[in-house]
Amino acid sequence: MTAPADTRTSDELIRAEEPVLAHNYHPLPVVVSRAEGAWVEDVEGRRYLDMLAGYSALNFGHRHPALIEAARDQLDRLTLTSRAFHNDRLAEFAERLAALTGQDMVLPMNTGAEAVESGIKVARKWAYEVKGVPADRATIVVAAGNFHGRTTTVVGFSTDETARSGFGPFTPGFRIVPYDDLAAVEAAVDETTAAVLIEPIQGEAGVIVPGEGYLAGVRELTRRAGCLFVADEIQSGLGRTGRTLAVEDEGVVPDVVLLGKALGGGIVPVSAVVGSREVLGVLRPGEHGSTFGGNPLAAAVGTAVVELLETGEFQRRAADLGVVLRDGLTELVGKGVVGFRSRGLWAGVDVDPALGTGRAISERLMREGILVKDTHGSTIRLAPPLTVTEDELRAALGSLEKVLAS
Ligand code: IF1
Repeated sequence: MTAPADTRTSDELIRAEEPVLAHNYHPLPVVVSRAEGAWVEDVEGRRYLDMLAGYSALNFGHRHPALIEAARDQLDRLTLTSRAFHNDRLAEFAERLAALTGQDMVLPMNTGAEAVESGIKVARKWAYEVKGVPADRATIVVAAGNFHGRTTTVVGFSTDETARSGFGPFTPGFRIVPYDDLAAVEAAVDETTAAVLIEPIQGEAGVIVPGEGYLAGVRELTRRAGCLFVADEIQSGLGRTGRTLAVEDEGVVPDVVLLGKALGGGIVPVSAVVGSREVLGVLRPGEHGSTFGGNPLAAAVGTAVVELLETGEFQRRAADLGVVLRDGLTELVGKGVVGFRSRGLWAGVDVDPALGTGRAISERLMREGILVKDTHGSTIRLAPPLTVTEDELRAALGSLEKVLAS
């Protein structure tokens, strides 16, 4: 017997949240109660096309049958053991994720921020034990405009005042350089540098795609300097850009790749640090951990996600439909769109500020049955599930054109 859904209306539910739920978000005034594929339905039965897809955590759409089946089967068997014991799902998850990403080893965690924090810890430990950096002197180079999560260490090296003010004091050892600037990275790297940590495409900054050669340049520069290239693919990875990993666009293999969001299929939080044996081999029993990291339910869903990606189908769809998205947005330049950046089924669209803020545009799109999220100012992010059909994508572009023209 499933618990009966709340019988209150959308407006009643929105009002009910106010006194009891922390106000760390300002959601659009829509209350979702069911979803399938690229569509969500609110309490009153209105349907919307989901062009945000959980910030790229729903790459396979809402409730993909293969993922729901994997979760349902595992729920009937075993959900959690802790890592104090083995479980029969983790070996296959680690084997297939390592193979999918071309890496040696997997450190399973839960949220993206945990993967980033774990990547920072492993890079520092590698610097001390392998590279020989003096104790507590390791530095990590990051990019301005970064978004790597909300933990205190991570927001400490954010350049977004909203994300960091009021949360100090912060963790030392981070050097911030302009994004997409190889000379700046070169100048910041020295004998204390453990790693360069960057997003191959900056998501929250507005889908900032770096110039051709930047990623290959960072790879070459870190190899020459004897420090690690850590790529945060938590948002850009797992099919979003038309590739399994965004770094593949330049044939680059980082030393460490951080994964999350879609790795959990939109069902359970699953993240991972994947990397070379030389790097992840620095961890010994008791030195790092997590209650839920690598749990059998997460591993079962994660394996089903990897299985979907092994076919290459979703990567091809994102690449092919990404052309429809890019051409559709090109049509809108000069008709309310002042500029955009896109890679695969992922775009940051700069709307003419005279037409309204990103939030205002998002609310107008909501009334057209399209759900998006603004990032900063008048930029909106488009990231539909990779299962979106060409007709659904064209309908969303049509609604954007209509909203911009009104
Ligand atoms: C929020 C942003 C996106 C990420 C990258 C690590 C993480 C994220 C590249 C941390 C998470 C989420 C967090 C969520 C909204 C969303 C977001 F707007 F915040 F910046 F996607 F761009 N690396 N991004 O994008 O993963 O711990 O959340 O699982 O905090 O509002 P997480």
